Amino acid sequence: MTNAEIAATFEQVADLLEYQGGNVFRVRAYRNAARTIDGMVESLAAVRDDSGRSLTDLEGVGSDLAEKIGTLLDTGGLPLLTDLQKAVPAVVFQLMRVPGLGPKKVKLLVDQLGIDSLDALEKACRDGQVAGVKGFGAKTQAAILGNIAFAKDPEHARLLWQEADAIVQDVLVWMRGCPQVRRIEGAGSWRRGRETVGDLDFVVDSDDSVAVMDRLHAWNETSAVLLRGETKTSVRGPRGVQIDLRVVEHDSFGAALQYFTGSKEHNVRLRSLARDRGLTINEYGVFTLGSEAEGDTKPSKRALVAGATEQDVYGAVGLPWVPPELREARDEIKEAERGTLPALVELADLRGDLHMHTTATDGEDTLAEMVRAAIARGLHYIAITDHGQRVTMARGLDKGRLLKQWDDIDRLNESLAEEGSPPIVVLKGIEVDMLEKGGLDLPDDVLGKADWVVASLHYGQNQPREQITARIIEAIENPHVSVIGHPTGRLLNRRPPYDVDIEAVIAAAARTGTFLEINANPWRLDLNEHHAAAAKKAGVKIVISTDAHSTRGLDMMRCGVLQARRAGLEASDVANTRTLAGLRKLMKR
Ligand code: DGT
Ligand code: CA
Ligand code: CA
Ligand code: ZN
Repeated sequence: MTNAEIAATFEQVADLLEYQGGNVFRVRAYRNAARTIDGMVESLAAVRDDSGRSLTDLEGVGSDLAEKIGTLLDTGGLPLLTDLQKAVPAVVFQLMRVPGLGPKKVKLLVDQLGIDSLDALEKACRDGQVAGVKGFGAKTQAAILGNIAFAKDPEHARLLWQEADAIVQDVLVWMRGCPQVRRIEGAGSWRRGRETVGDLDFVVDSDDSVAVMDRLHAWNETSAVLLRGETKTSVRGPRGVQIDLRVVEHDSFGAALQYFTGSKEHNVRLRSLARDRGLTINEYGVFTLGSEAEGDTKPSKRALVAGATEQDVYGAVGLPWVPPELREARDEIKEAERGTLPALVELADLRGDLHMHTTATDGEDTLAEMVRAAIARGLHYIAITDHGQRVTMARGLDKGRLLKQWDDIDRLNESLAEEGSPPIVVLKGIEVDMLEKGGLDLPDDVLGKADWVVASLHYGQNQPREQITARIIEAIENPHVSVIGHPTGRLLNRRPPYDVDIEAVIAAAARTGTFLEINANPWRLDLNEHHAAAAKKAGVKIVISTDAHSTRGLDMMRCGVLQARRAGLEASDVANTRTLAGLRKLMKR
């Protein structure tokens, strides 16, 4: 079991204990351990197997939890969790997927109203019964009703791209160890860099499909074979994800990769373009129409025009190769025809990271550790942006503590510059909070001394559209605010965006020269691709930042870059591809 799986198991145990009204300290112990494990770089198995160390050295892990970790590592399961799952009605799991419904609230609903399904909960909200339960009220009832629709949507059970990517990389490594695999690539929504991924698709170039499929079935993460045909198979992989694998001949590899990368809608358009040229495209290649290819699933190679590479396939219909991130049937075919496809921004273009936290607030690593990690990643500048004082949960900085941190940063920059050209410049930043009643949580005279100000909205997320929008626009109009952080507040699969007039926000950003963020955190990816594309169109510059809460968090930049690519952004659209001098020129002050 991976660290993430063990952490998730402990979270589940905590939820179920809490549901049962279990001891609060016991519940907290599981949550703390989950947090520690989630934040670890090395695997729990490595720690356990190191004779010089013990699992109980980990923060929040005592002998009891160490033993449970051992059981999970050895058996992949935990009897305690199985028992809890048996003791708790199935509906509880369903209800806890509704944003805002934790174990305690779910228990009240089940015990007092006898709720036994999402539909029953929906009906109870409509009938006004939920508002009558102690601690709920009309507002909560309305919020639950809205969130039920969110929880019911099957889209919200999909893996985050980052989670899918971890599995894809494991599959690739395992399959590349098979001598009969000439080439294997991931396809589908993973390759297109979608925010979330439903199932995983792979295309293999091989003459021996039996050996290739056997190899996937022999993977120790494969828990079930769902389908086995002559050249295709589907299995159940880690985290219950379905893995679809196709084996094709060498001359068809490009066509198959193109076909199974999709999107389906993109492929439909490509096929219609082909038809206009007297061609037909399928997963085996591009063929001349009227040949035996038509209506035949596996036509003879005589009519084959292209198929070995994706470039050949697109070339056969007169198009340049289209980056997978753009294959969503928007404008990409038209742009490809005109030769105006954007030169998409790449990870290597990013020179700075302008949103991150340290141990001064809710980060896990110190200022010095974050700076060292940023240097190691080749960044030229970063901004340290801990929370302002409103975020009491994270020990947000008041004026005094902030000025002290900025002194530290001044000294750090000096010592970095001592040996000549400094490897990195650290900007004195802050993530200010937009207050519920308007205004920011630190005064302008303080913000005036900052190099970089991120303004974010964390509180009062359920306010009506006009109020939320006004708060954000007020922040945009503040001359000290450089960028709006995670502008819509959504968390994938967890929490819908707040109700904000994003067009008005983009217009205000364009008017004032304020940047808008693509937050690269895989849960956030906020702005989304549509909003980011709209911002670009309005002339707003985007900043891609990690919002890292640890040194590892800095690695999430690639998720933000994928999001930007899907929005069609080029390096010039992204402010932090500039040199620091260039960035400063773009800033509104
Ligand atoms: P997902 O898995 O829901 O995140 O999204 P995709 O795009 O990976 O969709 P998936 O796995 O159903 O199919 C992979 C690709 O196969 C899809 O993007 C396009 C291609 N494809 C082409 N024609 C068809 C078709 O008729 N049915 C399906 N299911 N896929 C097709
Ligand atoms: Ca898929
Ligand atoms: Ca699939
Ligand atoms: Zn932040």
